[in-house]
Amino acid sequence: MSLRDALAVPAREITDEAVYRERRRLLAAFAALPALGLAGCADADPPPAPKTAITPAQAASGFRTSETLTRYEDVTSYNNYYEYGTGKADPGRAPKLLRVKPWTVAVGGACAKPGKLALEDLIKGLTPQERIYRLRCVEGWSMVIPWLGVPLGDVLKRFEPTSKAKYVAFTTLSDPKQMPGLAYPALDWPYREGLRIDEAMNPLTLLATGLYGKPLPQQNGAPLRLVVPWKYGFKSIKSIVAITFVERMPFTSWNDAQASEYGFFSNVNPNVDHPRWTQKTERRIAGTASKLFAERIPTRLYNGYADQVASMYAGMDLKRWF
Ligand SMILES: Nc1nc2c(c(=O)[nH]1)N[C@H]1C(S)=C(S)[C@@H](COP(=O)(O)O)O[C@H]1N2
Ligand SMILES: [Mo]
Repeated sequence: MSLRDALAVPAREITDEAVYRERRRLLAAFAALPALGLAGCADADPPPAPKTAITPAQAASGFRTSETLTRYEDVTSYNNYYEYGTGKADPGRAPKLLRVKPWTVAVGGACAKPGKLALEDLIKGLTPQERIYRLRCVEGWSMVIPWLGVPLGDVLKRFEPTSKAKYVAFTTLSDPKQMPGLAYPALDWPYREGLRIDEAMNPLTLLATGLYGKPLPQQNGAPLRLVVPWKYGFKSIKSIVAITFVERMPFTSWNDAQASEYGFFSNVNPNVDHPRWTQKTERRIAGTASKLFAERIPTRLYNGYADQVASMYAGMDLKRWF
């Protein structure tokens, strides 16, 4: 039995997913119609792989890409979530182990209005937006994922950060009863990450609550995870229970584990190799049922989001501050 069979999603989900893709395909087809004109319809090729239609404004914002989406079953079965083990299939155990309701997030530190809030209250009044982002793991693979979420900045503003809030620190739940991987010292638990305040406030930075139009699965960091699309995937911390405004660059688990390999910034950069492998190319997980990885493609500076984020690093030596 293949790994994917072993982790097979219920038939109901596959149907949802098929419907979602078909809707996407139709939208893309409709969007393409005017361009076909009178000479259209000469093409006898089979329908193209589902792609998302995007407007020029959406493309300029970076909020969406028209690249082929990674399949739902791959997004939810090829994961990194070391609290469940270091294997890609290990996080598949999370749905049975991680209770995501009720969920509380403590927001504090350098802000005028700290508080401990139920997740529903944390994001109250903010409408989840769909963001289709590339996700580039430091290991050299990538996906294209349709997230649902709210801009992190919209949430942070509510707590009125003070002028001392130069960075934002994030903490994942650490409950050995729900997370068997915590028994092993793979990282210094709880998993922690951080952003500079301007990075946290950038419109691209998302607090995700779902993907593919559905609630976030546990293996992807339910019920609340960060998505920072221009940084290596490990910055996108899962299952967040605490957000803290701090004055100094915070402790982060991967930087602590190996500072020479995982910098605090970890902006995707094909010109700065990982000490043990190249970062010039990546394998896109855009595969079919028989082939998980597509061919290698070039990795882009800031994961292709330079227009939206490069100004934050103007004048910074990206080799030193990797
Ligand atoms: N708490 C926590 N967050 C985490 C990780 C983890 O092990 N624990 N892995 C990171 C890594 S290395 C990547 S590539 C992404 C993977 O997200 P995905 O499984 O939803 O694709 O989650 C990141 N967030
Ligand atoms: Mo990663």
